[in-house]
Amino acid sequence: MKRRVLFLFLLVAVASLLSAEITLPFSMDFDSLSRGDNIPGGRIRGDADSIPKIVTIISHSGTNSLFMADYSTTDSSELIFTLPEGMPRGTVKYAFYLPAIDPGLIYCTLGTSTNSSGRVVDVQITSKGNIRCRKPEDQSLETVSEGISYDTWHTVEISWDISTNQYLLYVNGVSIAQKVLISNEAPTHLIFKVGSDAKSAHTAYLDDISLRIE
Ligand SMILES: [Ca+2]
Ligand SMILES: [Ca+2]
Repeated sequence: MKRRVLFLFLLVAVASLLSAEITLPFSMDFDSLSRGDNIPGGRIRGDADSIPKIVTIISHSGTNSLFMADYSTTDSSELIFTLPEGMPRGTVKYAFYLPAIDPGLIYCTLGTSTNSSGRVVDVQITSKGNIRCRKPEDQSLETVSEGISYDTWHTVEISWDISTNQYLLYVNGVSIAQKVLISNEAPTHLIFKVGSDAKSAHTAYLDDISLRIE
């Protein structure tokens, strides 16, 4: 009986951890974390060949960054944050580093779920260094910028507002695009993904993720 109570307690504790929302303004520099640590407010996903890891090899700030390496042919590397309730407007910022060896597709998605059907904003950096935005009309990806260099840090800023049904995209502080939201809904999730289920040898580093209400 005691075991059952303990089990239920653990189940509730795990469920509350999984559903933990971030508090705003939110920032994550990974510097106080060690390899294998949980990411406060975040949830990492991936199998043994694609699980994200804290590393000290390179960093945008401080000593640490998050290495997202997808060497799995059945899974991808993901970092998921649950937003407070649903954010009708806000700004997400992050720094990324695309290595010349095994550069990876990097997705940054705001959505009403972790499924592709819930996308509100979906910005992709390709392994060739192009930046693409997903279009609301047919869910295809449109190239908005090219020439992202390897082996150096870049910053991305996305500001969205469902009252205007648009988002603004800045790369390295320069305005790149103003686009219509894929769906006019307040996102509840912020998802970073490197690689894809079938693709392999896709890697990238992330650092200095922040989120605030504009
Ligand atoms: Ca850092
Ligand atoms: Ca994969």
